[in-house]
Amino acid sequence: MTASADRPRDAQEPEHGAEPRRPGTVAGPPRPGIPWWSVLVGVIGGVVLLAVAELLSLAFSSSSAPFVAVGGGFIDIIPPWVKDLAIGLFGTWDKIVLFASMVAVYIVLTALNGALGARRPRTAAVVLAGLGVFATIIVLTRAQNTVLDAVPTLLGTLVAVPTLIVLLRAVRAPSAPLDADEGWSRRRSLVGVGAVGVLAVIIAAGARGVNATREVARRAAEFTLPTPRTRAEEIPGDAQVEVEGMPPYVTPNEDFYRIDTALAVPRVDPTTWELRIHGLVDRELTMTFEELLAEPMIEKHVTLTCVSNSVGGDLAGNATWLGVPVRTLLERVGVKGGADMVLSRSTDGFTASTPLEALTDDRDSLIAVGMNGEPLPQEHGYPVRMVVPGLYGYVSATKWLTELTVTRFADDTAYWTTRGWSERGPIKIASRVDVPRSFDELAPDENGTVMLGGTAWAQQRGIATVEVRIDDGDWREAALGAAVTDDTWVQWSLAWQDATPGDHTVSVRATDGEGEQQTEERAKPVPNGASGWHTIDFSVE
Ligand SMILES: Nc1nc2c(c(=O)[nH]1)N[C@H]1C(S)=C(S)[C@@H](COP(=O)(O)O)O[C@H]1N2
Ligand SMILES: [Mo]
Repeated sequence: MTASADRPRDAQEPEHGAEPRRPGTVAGPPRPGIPWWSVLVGVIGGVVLLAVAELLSLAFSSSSAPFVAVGGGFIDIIPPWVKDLAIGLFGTWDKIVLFASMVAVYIVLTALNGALGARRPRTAAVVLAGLGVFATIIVLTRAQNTVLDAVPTLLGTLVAVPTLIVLLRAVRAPSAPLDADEGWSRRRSLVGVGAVGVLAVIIAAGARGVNATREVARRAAEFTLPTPRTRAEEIPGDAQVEVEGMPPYVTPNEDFYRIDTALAVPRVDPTTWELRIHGLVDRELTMTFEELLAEPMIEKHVTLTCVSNSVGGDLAGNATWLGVPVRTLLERVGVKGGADMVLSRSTDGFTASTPLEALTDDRDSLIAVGMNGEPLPQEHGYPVRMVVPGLYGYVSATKWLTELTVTRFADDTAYWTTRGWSERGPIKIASRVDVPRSFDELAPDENGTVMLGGTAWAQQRGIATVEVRIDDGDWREAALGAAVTDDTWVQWSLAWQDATPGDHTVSVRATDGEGEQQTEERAKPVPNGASGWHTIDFSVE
C-alpha cells in the first residue's frame, strides 16, 4: 500500500507522561466522525457485486445467483432444530425472512467495509474481493451447479472491486487542501453517478428476472398435456360440503401449498430435460421429455401432505395429477433382487428415499407432468415431479425430478432423513376444523343452527367416520362429503342445531377405513408427522 493510497493515521500520538488520562476521554486530536460517504460507497460496492452477479445469473441456473447459493448453503448446514424453530416462527415466510436477514447482514458488512475503506481503500477492496470469492466457492459447492455457474459471481466481483476503489477515492478527503465547497460537490456528483448506475443495474436485473420467469411460464403453457389412457373419477358435486368458508375440494394450483428447500425456484428447460433411471437395475434408462410424454399416462386425484404440517395446519392440498406410473418404468429397467428403495433426485440436489414397494404396488405412484389439467406450475416441479399416494412429500414427492436410483435403505439416505426425520414417512390420519377459524364469531341461521365444517385425510386407507365434540359434550358423528378415493381428503360438516350464544370449543377426530381412530396424543411434526386432535376456540352470537 502506497502512502498516497491511504490517508496517514492520526499524525499526533497522545502525549505520554502529560496529564493522567481520565476515563472516558481520549488524548490527542479529535477523531474524525463516521465517514458516511465511504460507508455509502461501501454499500454501493456490495450492491454492484450482487446486482451484476444476479443479473448475469439469469443466463445460468437459478442457483448460480450468489444470494441463492449462500442462502441454500446456509439452510443445508444449520442444525435441524434451528430450521424447525424458523418454520415454527415464520411458517412459509421462512425463506423471505432468511433473504431479508441476509440482505441486512450484507448491508452491515459492506457498510463496515466502506468505513474501513475511508482510510484504506485497498484493504476494503481486498475484503470485498474476499466476499466475492467466498460466494463463488459456495456457488461451486452447490450440488446442482457446474463450474460455469461461478461466472456470474466472479464477474460481479471483478466489476465491483474496481468500482469500490474508484468511488472510495472519489469521496475521500482530497490530499491537497481544496476549496471545501468544490470538494463537497465533486464527491456528491460522483456518488450520485455511482448511485444512478447501481439503480439502473438493479432495475435491469429486476426486469430480466421478471422476463425469465415469464419465459418459463410461456413455454410451460406451450406444451399440450397428453390425453390420459385412464381418466380420474368424476368428482361428485357433494364432495364439497355446503358450509360457507370451506376450502375448495380440489385445490387450485395457485393456492396449493408450496414446501421445498429451493430458495429460487429451479428453471428447468423441458427441451434438455432428461430422466435417468439407474442403480440396481438390469438396464439403465435415460428418457427425454418428449419420450416421457409419449408414454401411456394415467390421471389420479391425490391429496398431498407435508410432514411439517402441524395439527390443524394447511400444508395439505388436493389435486388431479397426470403422469406415467413409476411402476411401468421400473418394470422396464428391471429391478434387481435386494433393492428396497428408490432415491429420487431433483435438479437442485434435493433427494427423497421412497420404499420400492410404494412405487411398484397398485397405488399408482406417478412421474407427473400435469396438475389440475395444466402442466406443473414451476413452483410445483415443472416439468416433472413424483407423486406417491400415502407418503409425506419429503420421502416421495420430488419436484424438478431428474434421476431415480434404485438402491437400498441400508446404502443410501435422503435430504431430510439425514436431518433427523424418519426414514419412512407414511401419512398419519388427520382431521381439522376449517369453519370456524380460531376466535371466529358465528351467527346462527334463522333456525338457530350453526354450521361447522372441516377436512380429514388418511391416504391409502380412506376416512370412515369423523366425529366432532363441542365443549364437553358427547362426540357427534359429522356428515361426510363424497369420498372420491382413499387417497383424497374428505370434507365433513356438522349442523349444530342447539347452538348456544357465548364462548365454545370444538374438537374433531377421524377414524380411517381400517378402523384406526386418530390418536389424541400430541406429537410434533418431527420426526414422522404431527398427531393429536384439532381444537378451536370460537363463539356464537
Ligand atoms: N426438489 C424438491 N422436491 C421436493 C421438496 C424439496 O425441498 N425439493 N420438498 C418435498 C416436500 S417436503 C413436500 S411436502 C412436497 C411439497 O410439494 P408442493 O410444494 O408441490 O406442495 O414436495 C417435496 N418435493
Ligand atoms: Mo414436506
